[in-house]
Amino acid sequence: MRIVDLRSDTKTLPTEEMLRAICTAELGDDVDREDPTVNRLEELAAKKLGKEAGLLVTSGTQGNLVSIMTHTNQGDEIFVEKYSHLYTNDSGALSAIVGCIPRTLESNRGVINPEELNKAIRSPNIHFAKPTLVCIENTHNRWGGAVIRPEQVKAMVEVARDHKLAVHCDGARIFNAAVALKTDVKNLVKDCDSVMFCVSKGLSAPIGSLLGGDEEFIDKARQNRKLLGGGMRQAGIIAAPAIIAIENMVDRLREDHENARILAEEMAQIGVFDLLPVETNIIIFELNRLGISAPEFANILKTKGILAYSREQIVRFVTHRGVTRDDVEYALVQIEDIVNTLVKS
Ligand code: TLP
Repeated sequence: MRIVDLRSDTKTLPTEEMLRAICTAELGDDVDREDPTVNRLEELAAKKLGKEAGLLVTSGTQGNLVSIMTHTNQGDEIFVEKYSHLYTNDSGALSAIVGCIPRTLESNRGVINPEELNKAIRSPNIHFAKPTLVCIENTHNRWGGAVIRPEQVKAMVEVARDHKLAVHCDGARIFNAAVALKTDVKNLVKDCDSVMFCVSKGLSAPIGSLLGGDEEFIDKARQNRKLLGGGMRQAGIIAAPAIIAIENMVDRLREDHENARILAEEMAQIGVFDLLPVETNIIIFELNRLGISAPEFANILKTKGILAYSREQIVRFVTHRGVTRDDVEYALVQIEDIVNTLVKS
């Protein structure tokens, strides 16, 4: 059966060039900073982000955790958007490992209203947890790959600064945001103290995420990474494909966005899906008019070879390098077929 895997851009497989780079990477012990390929990757990541230094971490989850640990002390209060991945999908690590109290805030597609943020941050008081950090997510996964524009980032950061709070950006898909806005990624993160991005998603590397920040932040983060068991030895085998991901795979994200736009526009024509706006490579929809649950719909899709993630009321499609325009057309035919059958029955 033909399979179109729309579950996640994490499903992308490494390119031939990446596999060759893994075999020929120059290696050393990265815990002692002796892996030249990791050093090269960290310098490259810092340069792309416009930050002083970079750090390779095992995953996006670890990258966010290390960053939050580095900015905070146990018992601190941090401000997160209510659907943010690091709050809803980190297996409880914010509380289990970092020991912070997350305060969730409403948003408009990931953008927290600066006035609301200002109201939420309380002045220091012996009775309160100490507020230390604001986290933003760009693109915002649960809001359907929503893009946060530089001026919107700046407005949130200004409020944080007024209260002397740091700002961390979960930029797992920050390059998708940069491509969608046709801007340099630096413009999206220049106001943030730290940023995490993943090479293991649309950029197609098999493993890894990068942190960017100032020297002091990265030094401390390096120690926290070690504390979490993330000190890797000959990690050049991870860094080599990551370098290719950053250097060669960013521009093609445009294709993923175009495929997502076509898929969403055609789905809208079918007339039964409640779709969130599509700005990058993520399509999220509800099925209120179809009378079946999201997991039931995903199960029917699977019988036709179309793979999707479903949670509660929503189904999610993600386009990526493993999904061609032809795959999108094929998926649309299957979706239309399923809807026709459901509507008739
Ligand atoms: N997102 C994954 C998983 O939730 C399954 C996905 O398929 O979207 N921040 C954001 C915004 C993310 O979307 C993810 C992963 C992470 C952090 C965590 O990254 P990893 O999976 O590398 O730990």
